[in-house]
Amino acid sequence: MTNPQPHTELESHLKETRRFAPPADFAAQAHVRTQAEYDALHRRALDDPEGFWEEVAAGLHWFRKWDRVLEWNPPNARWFAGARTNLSYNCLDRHVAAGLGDKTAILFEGEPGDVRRVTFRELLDEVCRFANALRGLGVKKGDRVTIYMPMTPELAVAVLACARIGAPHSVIFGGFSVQAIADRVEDAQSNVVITADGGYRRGHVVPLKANVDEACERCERIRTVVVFQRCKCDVAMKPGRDHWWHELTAGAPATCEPEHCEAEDMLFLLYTSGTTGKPKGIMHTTGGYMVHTNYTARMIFDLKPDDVYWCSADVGWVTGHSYVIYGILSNGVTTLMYEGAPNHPGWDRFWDIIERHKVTKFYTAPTAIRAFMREGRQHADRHDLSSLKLLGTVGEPINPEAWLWYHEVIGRGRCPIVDTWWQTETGGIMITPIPGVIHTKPGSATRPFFGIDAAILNKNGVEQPPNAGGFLCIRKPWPGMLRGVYGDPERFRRQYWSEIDGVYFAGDSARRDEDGYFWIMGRVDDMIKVAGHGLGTMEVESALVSHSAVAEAAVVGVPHEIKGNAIVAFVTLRSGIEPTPALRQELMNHVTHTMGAFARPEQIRFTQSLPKTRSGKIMRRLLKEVATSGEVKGDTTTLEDFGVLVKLAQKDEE
Ligand code: 6R9
Repeated sequence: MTNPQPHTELESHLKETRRFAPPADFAAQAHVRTQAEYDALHRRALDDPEGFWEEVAAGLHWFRKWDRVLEWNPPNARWFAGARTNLSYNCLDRHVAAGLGDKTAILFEGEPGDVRRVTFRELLDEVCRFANALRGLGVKKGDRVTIYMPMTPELAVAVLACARIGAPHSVIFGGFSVQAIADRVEDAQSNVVITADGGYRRGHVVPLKANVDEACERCERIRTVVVFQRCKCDVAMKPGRDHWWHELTAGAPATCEPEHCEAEDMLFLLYTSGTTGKPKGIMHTTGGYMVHTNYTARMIFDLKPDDVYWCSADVGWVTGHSYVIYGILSNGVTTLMYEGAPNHPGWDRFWDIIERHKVTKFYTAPTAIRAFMREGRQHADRHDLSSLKLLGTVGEPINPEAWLWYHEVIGRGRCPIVDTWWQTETGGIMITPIPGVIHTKPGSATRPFFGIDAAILNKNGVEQPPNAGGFLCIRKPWPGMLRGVYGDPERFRRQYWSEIDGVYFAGDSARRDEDGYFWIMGRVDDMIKVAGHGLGTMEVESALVSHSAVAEAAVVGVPHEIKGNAIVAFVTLRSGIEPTPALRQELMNHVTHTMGAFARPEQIRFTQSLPKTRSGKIMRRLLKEVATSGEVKGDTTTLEDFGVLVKLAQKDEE
């Protein structure tokens, strides 16, 4: 991350005035039903955060109670120090003991259409078998295990088995290629990789095992590879190193004593590069992370025993860790896992899944919503989506237009939307509506979660007045916070705690409005300074997307002799709309009308797609290179589809 310019003042120019009250029938059944209940929880968490989190923690199983709720030596926090627990026990054994053994834990749909229901008891058995298999291979508490698998129940089994034996997992998204695997294995000093022969994506088989084979050539430390058979395709098995999952587990006992982990034992490493720079291994520990994800999932998705909850994120992303697996299963709720692409075989795949499995809560990314918008509402309109009760988004700022489309076309106007702001580093959700109480405004993640001290500060640590832009910071420690960058305590301190002394800052700019609602303006690194105005990328993009021809937009600043910077906008159009010079003019005028002449793009470039990370975030850093020099030299290992860049570099596609 390059540090933000110290003199930069951010300004906000977009005003969204639409408001949505929680639907009355939703509010009537919610965990938090009234403003008074909300205020009481909010006040309790503010006045006595440690007492508040301690009460929450009491709802989970601990083999030994903590000595202290929090030890805080900035930037190092220890939550529930002295306590012992196990995440897999809390996700599985606890529910089986409570009589939920026959309830579906994972509802799986493969891309080819195969469906499996795995009950809590079956999942527990599988996790125990696989945990025993791992121990049999010599994996011990503290050993980092790399997981590179398709979105199948076995991925959850692998994750939970690691948690069971106290071996931190490092999940690598199945879309990553060889070098990304090798780099992460090396950084984590991991000797064991769990993979599959392949996984299905857009009708093809992704050669996961072949990628791991190549990674093994580049990195000698891998001594064990476990291969789950998903596609029954041909793979090479190296004797002594490679083992079939089904052979290892066939004879393994279905019971396995869970490790009594220290609350501060490492639970997992997850590599993030966000949209900038070299990947770093974000470290999360056991007790605090469990409490944070369990409680946020329950309150924000308003989880109930009969829910069929679906988060479409890949487990290779933090959202998948916290809100496909841990936060959902620890609440004893059914979690749906879908293996494949959102548009395979057609653009209605998601809506078809929701209809057939009667999904009640659905959590996805703005980038997916904008893609669905671009293709048109007819794909959703032909499905019965009446099972849905709540919708959520995460990963990027959601433009008000996309929010309204989601609300209307998917939620049919009946479902509250929770726009949840958080990060790999925060472990769990930080800013979000509480769905039965908080009135939403399209494009705002609304208010900090109970016990989260979020604030907008300037570079001197001074809180900004309403609607003035600044750094989005967290002033007090929270249970799910990262405990460091693996192997690099100095980078941890420098990256997150040095901008403003003793305060957590991870790179987003935002403003808080007169009602105390937070509006994310973009990444500080992506900020554009035009003729003295500091602009977040979000607002100009939102202005563009509010035009009915536009599906998605990304803006970047390029050096300009007079203005300092000029805005270049990359725009994808809704399906069926032709890119013409007249439309380009119209869009420029549209931005001028919505925001003011200073925000008018100097250039608009039409494109079929934008370069994105695996989790759907637009990589503006690369667009900036394209716009400035016409080529890309920076790190592209986290890019989802390299073809997009090649096309962009060839100038306009019209
Ligand atoms: C969970 C996740 C974190 C960055 C974060 C911010 C952006 C996430 C958002 C959002 C606006 C939201 N972000 N949620 N921006 N509104 N609701 O996405 O983690 O992959 O680490 O990304 O994503 O910029 O700083 P991660």
